Amino acid sequence: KDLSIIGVPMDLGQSRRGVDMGPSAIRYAGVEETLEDLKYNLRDLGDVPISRPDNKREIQEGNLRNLKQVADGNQKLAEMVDKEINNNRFPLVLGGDHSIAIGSLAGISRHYENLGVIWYDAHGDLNSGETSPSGNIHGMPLAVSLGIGHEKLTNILGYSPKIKPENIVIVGARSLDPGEKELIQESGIKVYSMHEIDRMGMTSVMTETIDYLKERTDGVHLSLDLDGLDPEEAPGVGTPVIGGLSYRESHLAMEMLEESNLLTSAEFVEVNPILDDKNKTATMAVGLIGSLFGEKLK
Ligand code: DIR
Ligand code: MN
Ligand code: MN
Ligand code: MN
Repeated sequence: KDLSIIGVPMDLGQSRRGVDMGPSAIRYAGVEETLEDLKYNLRDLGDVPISRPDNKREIQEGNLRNLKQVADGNQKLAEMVDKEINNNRFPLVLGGDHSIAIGSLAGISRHYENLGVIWYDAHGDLNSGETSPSGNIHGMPLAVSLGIGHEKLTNILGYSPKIKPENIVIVGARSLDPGEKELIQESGIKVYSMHEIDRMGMTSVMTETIDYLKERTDGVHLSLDLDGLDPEEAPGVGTPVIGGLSYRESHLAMEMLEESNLLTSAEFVEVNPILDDKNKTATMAVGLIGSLFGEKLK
């Protein structure tokens, strides 16, 4: 398979500095070596240029912090992702905060009638300016992709919505805002919260997820927020939530996804090396990427 790495040094979608260094931290942890050992034809396209904020503290129009810069960065990312898919290359996007899923999904979904999404995250990222408690756009990308939110974000590449609610599966949720819970209920998004994962086990959760998406979608994008994992295992994230997914559960999930052969694209986001413990979280990301691409015996 032909693979393209795209770094997105975006930290304007949330309030803690440092996540812009995520792509470097993941590269430093050996992502290229890991994938080359697995015999992929790899190209690292470098980083999408991200502009600096005018005033970091200021919440801009409609409770959307750094709206313009986040929209511009995602526009560029969307164009790059689109181009890689046109060239039959699998885009592997490295964040950066989770707002970059807006651009990834914009670039991918125009190539699929029914793109599926697995949202591996402690959070739902289903807020809009109206429901967000923080004004941080990294808490909004899934809603934006459903067509909910500011037009500068929803209309990237000139179409909206990018995905349908019934094609989304959230895995690992344990911190949802009231507006997000409402949206989940009314839209029919499938959610495996920590409760279901504890009760059913990850094997059943992923078997159901894969069967469900295989039936109704023509491809699946994995959007993995490292805060989906437990903060003990992945401390280098801006919004840690206790009680998360383990190392073993996460590797199992990646291996089952690899076996399913459904994936069209993937992104690994929210690695913040400033908050990390000796690059542990980036190393975790590289390990998971290895499993996602078939590194079973290592
Ligand atoms: C919260 C936190 N729901 C918000 N979201 C995070 O600000 O909208 N998403 N951390 O990853
Ligand atoms: Mn997230
Ligand atoms: Mn589509
Ligand atoms: Mn999260």
